[in-house]
Amino acid sequence: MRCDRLWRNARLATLAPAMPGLGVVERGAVASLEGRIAWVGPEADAPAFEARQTLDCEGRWITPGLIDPHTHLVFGGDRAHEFELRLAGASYEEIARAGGGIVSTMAATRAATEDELIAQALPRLDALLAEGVTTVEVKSGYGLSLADEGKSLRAARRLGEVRPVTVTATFLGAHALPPEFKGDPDGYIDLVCREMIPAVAAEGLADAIDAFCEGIGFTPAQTRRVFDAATAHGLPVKLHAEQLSNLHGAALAAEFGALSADHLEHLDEAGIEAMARAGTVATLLPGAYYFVRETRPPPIASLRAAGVPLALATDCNPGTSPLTSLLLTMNMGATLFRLTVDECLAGVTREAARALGRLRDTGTLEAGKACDLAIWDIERPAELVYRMGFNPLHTRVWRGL
Ligand code: DI6
Ligand code: FE
Repeated sequence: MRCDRLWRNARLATLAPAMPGLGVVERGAVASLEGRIAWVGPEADAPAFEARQTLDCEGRWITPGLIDPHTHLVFGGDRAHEFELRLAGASYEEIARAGGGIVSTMAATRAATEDELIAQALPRLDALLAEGVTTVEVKSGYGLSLADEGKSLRAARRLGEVRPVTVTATFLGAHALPPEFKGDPDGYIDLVCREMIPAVAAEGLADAIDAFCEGIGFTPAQTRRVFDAATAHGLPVKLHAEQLSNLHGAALAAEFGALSADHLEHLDEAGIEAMARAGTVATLLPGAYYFVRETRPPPIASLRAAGVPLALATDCNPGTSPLTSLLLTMNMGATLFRLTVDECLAGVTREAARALGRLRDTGTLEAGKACDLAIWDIERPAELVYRMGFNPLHTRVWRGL
């Protein structure tokens, strides 16, 4: 049987849903052909391969390539000065209401060219790739005008052209109210729904539509309008929900069959049940929880009991989660939210793929999927969650290369 590359003498954490736990294969092999996984399983059961290249993994662990399902990687400037204000006692919400926060990043994003946005995002993206990330979701949401949201999404798409990584782009025009619409949020939502979403859909700039349903963001009624426009243009939805308060955004997202509802610190039982019924993934963002010094974690035990899929993401953004380490995100998921090691690893692979609607293509080591691998110098998978600030990646493989 012909294959391009054969990785042998490896321990596999396949994350295959049909297998228990991490789907471990102790002495396994993976074969690639034209960028896809052609075969995976116990080496003793492997067909007689004629591989163009055979690699002895010397007993190293192979996981699916990591997936970051929630980032705001494309933005101008930074908010280090606000960090100092917060250290002096100002709250995230106070800064936002005073015109700082997202709106201050909006000015820097509007001032930047598409090329400058790419140049500023690449170091953040490269930090993720260095830890074995092979798929990353990138949101807009700092342009807040038709031209600047389009510029941001084109920059996001181009990140996937200048680096060996799969990028999914999410339109987040309903992230904050731009100054020119001060006092007129419904007027801005008109612009989002009647001009931005049609233009984004027509140009194929986004794979999903997101919104910030929050007191300092948009109301459930405004969010519903965004979701109606997304649905009318055939785009799936996601939502920043229940981050600072309970506006029942998760239940609204579930009503639209959302791919995911994200943050969820203030999620209630009704929201959990709605997500479970809809199959909406709970994307947990412990970096933001940590950075804004939140004290109320998402209801993990209730989400787990209801069978809601759990994903993890960096939420890399300049205001609440300037984090570019998915490995540290896993440690935070375990340390702050009490997720298990298996839940953390599934949260940045299989469940992260599910949160992006891409489980058919990636997120597990199964034949037919993209050959996206991360090969690790570890003795046991728990090391990937346990350590803080240590990167044991040996090799990253994207589409078999
Ligand atoms: N919630 C968040 O934590 C980020 N966006 C959102 O909807 C914050 C984005 C920022 O402060 O720049
Ligand atoms: Fe976010």
